[in-house]
Amino acid sequence: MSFPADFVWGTATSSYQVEGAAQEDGRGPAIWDEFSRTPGKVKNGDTGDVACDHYHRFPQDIALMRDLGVNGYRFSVAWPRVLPQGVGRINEAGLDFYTRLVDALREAGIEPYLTLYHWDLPQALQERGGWENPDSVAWFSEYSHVVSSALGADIGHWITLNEPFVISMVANLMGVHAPGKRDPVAAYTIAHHLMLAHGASVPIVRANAPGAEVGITLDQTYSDPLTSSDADRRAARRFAAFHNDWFLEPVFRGVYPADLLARLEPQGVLARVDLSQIERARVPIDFLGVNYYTRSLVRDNPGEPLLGLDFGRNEHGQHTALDWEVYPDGLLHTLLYLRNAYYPAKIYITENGCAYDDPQPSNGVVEDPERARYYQLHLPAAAEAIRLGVPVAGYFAWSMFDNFEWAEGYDKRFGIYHVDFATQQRTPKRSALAYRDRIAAERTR
Ligand code: IFM
Repeated sequence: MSFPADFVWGTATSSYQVEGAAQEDGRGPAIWDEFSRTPGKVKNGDTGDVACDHYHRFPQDIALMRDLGVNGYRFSVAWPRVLPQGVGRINEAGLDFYTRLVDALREAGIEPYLTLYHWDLPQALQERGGWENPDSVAWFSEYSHVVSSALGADIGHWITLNEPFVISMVANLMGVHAPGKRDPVAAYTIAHHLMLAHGASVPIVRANAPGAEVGITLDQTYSDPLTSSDADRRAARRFAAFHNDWFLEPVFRGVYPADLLARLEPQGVLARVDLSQIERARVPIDFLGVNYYTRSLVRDNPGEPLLGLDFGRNEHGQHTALDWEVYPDGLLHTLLYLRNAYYPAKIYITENGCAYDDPQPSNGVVEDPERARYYQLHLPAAAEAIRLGVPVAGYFAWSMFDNFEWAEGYDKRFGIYHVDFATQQRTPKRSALAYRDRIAAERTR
């Protein structure tokens, strides 16, 4: 396994999942504050009120990153910390937090990778229809301008949106994330507005952060048919189009994937989508961020109305605590597909990782052999993609810390650092130590 000398080795988090300080220094409410307080929506009634208290502990947290030897940290800005009402009045204290965070990263020799939107929409905007409202494109543009004009000089890497698939479909079609809708028309409308918002935001960031790289992060699943039947193969293709290409095609080609479009249009779910606008999503980007976790095993099911499919499980495979199959080849296939189909100038693997039910810390370490193995299997897949010519420029382990795993609350732990949520004590897991050693070994090659 070998990586280019200038490869970026990083870890990632997001604002709502780690910051806490939900009511501090003028932060406005986010949709996740509301959702997590709605009974039955988040496991154990957990909220992000305190999370990892990263808002107060970031200097110590950055020291831990420096010990790991990472040279990149991907974090997100909380929109309601900066614009408590979503638009209009700027909360300078919110901006100041990110300035201090970025200064501390720079001092530690760690390059900041800033995501503008990782799911904590201001509740005030949700009350005006959220991403369903066509005005959301202008709201996001205003927010992009505020953040990039304040931090543009200090940040060399910008990500507009994290996982528009999850923002639209998981939150508004499946109802699992805030705001918890189950409405296909809303979900596809939101997906459309997100793509337009991305297209509008990139030139704004570029104008305010000259010379910076700007991109978007799309979560990719690798889809295999459950059996070798033609029907299952076609179903796997439909799922890939739904999950991946519905967002990739707008970003790289300014269109929606024709095969899925032809299936969805007659069903009326695109009733509020002006298809002629989608070309606005295609603006030059400097990199694609890829989040990869697992593969999907897809089978044809004509009884399921929208896509005509459902899922199987590889009973011989290994699975994480979320029952996600450990499938490193899917990362390689995904990267090759992206290179062959879309030719991104550069790819950062902006998330890759796994949840396991770890034991308690003992003698200053948490033994997490499955997670260490997960990384041990996925890093070679990335290296192999590079060897085959895919321009992968960096890798960010998800996540630096155990944190608020959305609807799973604090129950599912993705960190390479264990967090004791009662004391906020951080303890390295064996996977963190292995990651540190891997980074050091790659640097001395
Ligand atoms: O925790 C999330 C993250 O916020 C987005 N990508 C997937 C991770 C694991 O579910």
